[in-house]
This record gives sequence, structure tokens and C-alpha cells, in this order.
Amino acid sequence: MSTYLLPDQNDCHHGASINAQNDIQSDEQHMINNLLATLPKAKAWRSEHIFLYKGFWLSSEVIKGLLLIHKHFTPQPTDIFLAAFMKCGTTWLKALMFAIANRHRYKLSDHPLLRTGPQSAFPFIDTHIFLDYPATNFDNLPVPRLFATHFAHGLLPTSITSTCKFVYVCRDPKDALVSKWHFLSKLRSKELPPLPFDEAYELFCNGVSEYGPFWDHVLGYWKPSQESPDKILFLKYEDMKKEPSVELKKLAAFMGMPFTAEEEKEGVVEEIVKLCSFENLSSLEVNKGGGGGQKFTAKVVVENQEFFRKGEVGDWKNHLTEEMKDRIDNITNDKLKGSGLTLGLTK
Ligand code: PAP
Repeated sequence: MSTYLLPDQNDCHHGASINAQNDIQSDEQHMINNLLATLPKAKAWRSEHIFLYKGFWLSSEVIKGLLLIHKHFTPQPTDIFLAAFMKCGTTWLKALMFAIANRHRYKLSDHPLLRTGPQSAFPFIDTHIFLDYPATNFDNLPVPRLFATHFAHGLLPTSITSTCKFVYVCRDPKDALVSKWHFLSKLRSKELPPLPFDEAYELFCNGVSEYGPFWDHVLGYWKPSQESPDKILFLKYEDMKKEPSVELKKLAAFMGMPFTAEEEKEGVVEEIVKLCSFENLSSLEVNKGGGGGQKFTAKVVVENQEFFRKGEVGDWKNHLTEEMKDRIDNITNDKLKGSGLTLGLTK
């Protein structure tokens, strides 16, 4: 059963009547199986195969999640989605957004994030939607309801993308690749041979990895963020590392909860930055293997500690040769050309 933090009740089970079974009705499962049978497939990083669905490579589990979101999720205009490609900053942003939204409910010195991993701050909808199916009920979540997703903008129902605000965080693709390879290598099915880094690199450059292609994902949010900056806030991991307070203030204002002059004077911004910093969160017992984590499928639970590795900009230098770096930078330059977006060291 999934648990999420709710105001004034720590660690509440969320949902009015949650069914912990992965209880997809047989006609729906049948429909999903039929769909999977028609999709092109490729080597996955975690499991055996990923499937090409509407231009993006997805695991069978999250395709199921996506179909259920389309069928069952009713957005509210106050909902705020945190969207990102894998390993670009979801854990960090989850903590920050939760801390911003609930700053009048909790004392920062005795904050639930000190006892519970950021994964529990709010639901990762891609899988949550089917873990609790068919009784998934998000009505208990406080307003604004916060959701995280790795789905590309174009894959989500327009009922969501036209109604809700999105915070998108992206990162130098070289660091996202390295982080993703480490993460999914740990989760990779033991029945499969390990995925060597060079092979993962090749797949990544060809766009083939869970939720990829990376560049299409980023552009899918970048373009609408330029047209409607009030609807999509586009953040970069690197900017957040460099000037966390500046980015945090931007984030709070976008969420409709700007810091008051008094809060700023009292140092609330800096305190939230500190609470949610890699150094602080990764040193907490609960994030060092002290229990808790994120349930991805009925069988796969990822412990909190797996979401904290180095938390640095530029770790790609320890994994990529000069030639590998140039190739990926060239792809990034090509793909982003004319968009006005730069990533990593590219121009
Ligand atoms: P997800 O896609 O599985 O949700 P996500 O949280 O987006 O993962 O990314 C994890 C990365 O963010 C890790 O990067 P690394 O492998 O390069 O180290 C992780 O260390 C980093 N990270 C986690 N929490 C923070 C934080 N509070 N501040 C900065 N970086 C963080």
C-alpha cells in the first residue's frame, strides 16, 4: 500500500478505499496486452523490453499507468504537476515543493521530511495510478494537490496539460545518463545480464531508454513553457545547484505561494534550501536505508537511499571519454537548435 504525507497526520494511507492489489480488470488488462503486442520494442535498462508508444520508450507497467490516467484521472485546476525526465531532479523538487506548499503547517525544525523520504511527499502518478487501482482516490490530498510524473508532455491527457500547472526540471543529458545508468543497473532484473555503460550510452544517444528520447522529452515541455510561462515553469538542475534561493523563490511564486518579505527576512528561504539540500536529506537515517521508499510495481520497491547518489553537476566526467562527450553534446546542439534552450555546456 502506498503512503503519502497528509497535513496534520504523518504517514497517512492515502485514498479513501485503497485496494493494494494490482487489480486491473481483465478486459482492461486484455486491452493493454493487445496494445503491447502491436508496439515496437527494444532493449530496456531495467527490465527486458521497453515499448515505443506515441514516440516515447516506455515500460509495460507505465504504459498501463498512462492508459489508466487517461481513463480515470480527473484533474483539478489547482493541481500542480512536477514533471521531469528520469534522474533530473524529481527527488529534490518533491522535497522543495512539499516544503513550500506546507510551510505553514510544519515547523522546519520538526519537519516530516526529516522522518520520511521525499518520495512519500506526494504521489508519482505513473505507477501510483495502477498500484492502488481500481480504487485510486486522490481526493484526500491537500489543495493544491501535487503529483510527480516522468511522462512526456504530449503523452498526458490534454485535460491535464490544458488545466494544470507544471514544474519541469531538466539537467545536462550527460549527467542524466550517468545517473540513470547507476540507478537502473541497481534495479535491473537479476535474471538479465548487466547492462554495460557503453551499451547504455549507445542506447541513450539513440533515444532508447525508459521515457526517452531525452531531447524530445525536454523540448516537449520547453516549447509550451515559452508560450505559457504561467502554466509551465522550466527549471534546470544546474541553476538550482548554483543559486538555490533564487530558484526556490521563483518556484514558490509560480506555485502561487510566494515568500513574503517577512519570511525572506526571517530566513525561511534559506532554511528550506538547507532542509532539502542533498547534504541534509542524504544524511538522514530515513534516507540511508532506514526504511521507506517508492513502490514502482507490485514487486519492485526502491528504497529511499537509491535516490541519493552524488548530487553533483558534472559527474559525467568520470564516465565519458572526450569523444563520447562530444557526440552527446553534438546531438544536444542539433536537437535544441533554434529552440533557445541550452543544456549542460552546450550553446
Ligand atoms: P528519479 O528520476 O528516479 O525520480 P531523480 O530524483 O530525478 O530520480 O534524480 C536523482 C538524482 O538527483 C541523483 O543524481 P546523481 O545520480 O547524479 O547523484 C541524486 O543524487 C540527485 N539528488 C537527489 N536528491 C537531491 C537533492 N536534494 N539535491 C540535489 N540532488 C539530488
